[in-house]
Amino acid sequence: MAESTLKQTLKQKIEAFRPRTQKLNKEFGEVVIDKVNIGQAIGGARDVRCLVTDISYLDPQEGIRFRGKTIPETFAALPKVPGKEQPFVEGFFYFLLTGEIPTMDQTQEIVADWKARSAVPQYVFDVLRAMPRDSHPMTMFSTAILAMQRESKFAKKYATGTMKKNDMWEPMYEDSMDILARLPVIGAYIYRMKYKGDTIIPADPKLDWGGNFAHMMGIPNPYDDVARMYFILHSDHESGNVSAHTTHLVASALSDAYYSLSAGINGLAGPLHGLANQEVLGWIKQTMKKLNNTLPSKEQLKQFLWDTLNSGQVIPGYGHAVLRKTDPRYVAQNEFSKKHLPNDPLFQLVNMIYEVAPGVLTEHGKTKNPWPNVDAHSGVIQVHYGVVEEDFYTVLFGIGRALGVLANITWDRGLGYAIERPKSVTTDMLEKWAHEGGRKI
Ligand code: HAX
Repeated sequence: MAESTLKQTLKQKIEAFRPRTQKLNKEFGEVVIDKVNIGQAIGGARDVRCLVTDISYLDPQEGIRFRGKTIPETFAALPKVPGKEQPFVEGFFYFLLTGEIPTMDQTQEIVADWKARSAVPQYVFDVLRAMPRDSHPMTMFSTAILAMQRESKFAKKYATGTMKKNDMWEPMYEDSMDILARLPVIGAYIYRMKYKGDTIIPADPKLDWGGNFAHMMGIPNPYDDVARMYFILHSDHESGNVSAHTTHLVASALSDAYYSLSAGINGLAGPLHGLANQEVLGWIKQTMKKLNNTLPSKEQLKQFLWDTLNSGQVIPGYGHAVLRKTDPRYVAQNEFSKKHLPNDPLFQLVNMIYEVAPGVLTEHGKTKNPWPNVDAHSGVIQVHYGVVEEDFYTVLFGIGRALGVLANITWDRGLGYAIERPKSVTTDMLEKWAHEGGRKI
């Protein structure tokens, strides 16, 4: 098969970029960019500047930019699916990988490429079928990705013993493209097998990646546009979040994209990270149930929020390790909902929570950020279009997140990033340095 425009463009970009990274590492490796304190060592390396990515950057006040563009700028710039509101996810991936907005022809090339790669080996479905049907869908999703590792082109090439370091990005790219092409098939398969009486819907070759996902889920349009929007919004959030960091960490050992993504997905399954979207909907449902499915008053809502906090739980969907303002991914979903589901009672409840929760969290006085994150909104849109099984929501997040983390590990190999190996110290050492006013270098 002739090399696609995406792969040729990526090759030029990586080769042109590589000297920048090499120069920084060789000539300026000793330049100090951060200091680490005891709180950061114990507190999850918060704010420590020790990861590099050019694919997205998260400003605490402004939120995410993909390749320098805000969310509205990104959506406005990308080629739209004909007759639809949302852009092609395929074109977005071209943009993430190269930093260039693709033409419609370049976008269509990836649409065709992903279709050609989309067949999931039967043994992957067999593995899913062998699992207890009540396994969590994230366990199934991660298992399917890991089971498919047998297909890795990177692992096969590595085993020949002939692969040079500068060439490693190529099979990483090939694996990433294969995986991305198949994830919507796997996600929809898990959904239909688990929740829809095992009635699997085959792909429609006429449709794009997002459109096909909606079709295979069996959800009528405009769920196709919801899927496109959702996957783009969840794709990347710079490198330090648990799913991105885990994927990068595992890939740094030259584990292939299947091993790395499966590990990242396991991190996404934590309730403080991606699973928060499931938790938010569970919390909203509980709240509505207590009131016989009527909307609470603001006073009642305040009380529910306090009850949650007083029982030692977090308010899911609120707070963030980096952001200090309302997440623009929340805002994008809110704009969509204002247009498409303004009278939905759950949407109204989400807006009420937004009016009340930041005040309650501020009064509670613990969180550094009382504003909502992406997960505070996503479930409500899903329920509106019929995806009521909240356990499944993190799989949707995972399909989107794969776009960002796989783009990142392809570049990691292109720039030859080292195996990740921070240094640990002991508590005795920390106590000694605390008394001495710092570690004497
Ligand atoms: N409700 C109650 N307490 C909260 C809170 C919330 N929503 N957010 C933070 N806090 C608490 C923390 O638990 C912490 O308490 P302790 O000192 O007792 O440990 C304190 O406030 C300080 O935390 P922080 O510095 O503001 O936040 P962290 O960087 O430690 O944690 C989290 C960031 C996102 C994990 C946190 O805000 C949280 O648990 N939020 C709720 C879960 C959630 O929505 N997660 C999804 C985040 C976005 C994401 O990754 N999506 O995938």
